[in-house]
Amino acid sequence: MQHTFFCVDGHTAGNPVRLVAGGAPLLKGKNMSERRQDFLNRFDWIRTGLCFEPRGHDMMSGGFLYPPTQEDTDAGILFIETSGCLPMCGHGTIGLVTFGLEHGLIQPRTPGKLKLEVPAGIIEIDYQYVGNKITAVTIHNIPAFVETTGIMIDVPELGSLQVDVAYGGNFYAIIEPQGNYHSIDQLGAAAILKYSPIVRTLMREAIQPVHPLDPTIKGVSHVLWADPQTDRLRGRNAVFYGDKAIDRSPCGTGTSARIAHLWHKKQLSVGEAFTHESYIHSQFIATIAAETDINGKPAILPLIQGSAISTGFNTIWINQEDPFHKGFQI
Ligand code: PYC
Repeated sequence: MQHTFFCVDGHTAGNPVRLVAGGAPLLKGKNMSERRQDFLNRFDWIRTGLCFEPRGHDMMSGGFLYPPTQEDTDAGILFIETSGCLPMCGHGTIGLVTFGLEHGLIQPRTPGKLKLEVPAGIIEIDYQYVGNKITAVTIHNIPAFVETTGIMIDVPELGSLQVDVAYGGNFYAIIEPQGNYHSIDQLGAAAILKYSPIVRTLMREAIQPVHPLDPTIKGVSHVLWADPQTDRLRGRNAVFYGDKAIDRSPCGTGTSARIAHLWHKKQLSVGEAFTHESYIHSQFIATIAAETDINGKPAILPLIQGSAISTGFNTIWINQEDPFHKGFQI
């Protein structure tokens, strides 16, 4: 049995985005969170087949567009990635929206604006365009908040680290410069890939955060290493996800978590634009639109702006007779 997936491939600030425009399975559920669970239960082979080798690679991510479940929204998004189906993905949203609009797969009710359903909630989008080219996408992200601060872990070889946890669509372990960690470049990519899974395991032993509005969103999934800041309104991060990936983009949900973290520490205020750089120095601009709360927990509403570029169409077959139809990771 062979399944065919029509994809638009591209990248947001260097990180891959695969918009699966044809071949999406029909999902059950009254919102994208329930559809996400249905996909994970019944169709996860599609994610692994499209994201893992030999059709993908360690950083591969993307998603499907679905009809909305609410009357006042334009579309639903299901994210796929090497680590699973994320509740929210910022670089993914920027890419999926760009490619979806450029190829007529999303029909906005109001030009320049979209309201989208993602598993983590409802997001709004402003986009700029010249002709049918999308030049910039701004995400009005779901509320971001600090979960906890000052967790001490002991990482073999590296030593003790103080770690904070913040949510921006996924739960992030945030490591700022300190005694045993000085900067992204001093640690280097190989050490980030070596230590991040250990940090994540130790953090999962220390804390099990659960989203106050959706219990299916839980657990520290990503690790954000922050560089020393020479300017209060600029920062650089290396975000680790999956088993072997450093985000090539500044990471939309990581940036949301980071600005909530800086706001919590009174280092960033409402309305200030924060330039966030990735490992490869690509950029998003992040702004705190407003302060809010979730069930009494202080939170912010992040705006994340970036852009994406498509690199081509990709028709991918997954044939169940292929011994690697579900993909593999080494
Ligand atoms: O941009 O939110 C993001 C993201 C999550 C994982 C990789 N990128």
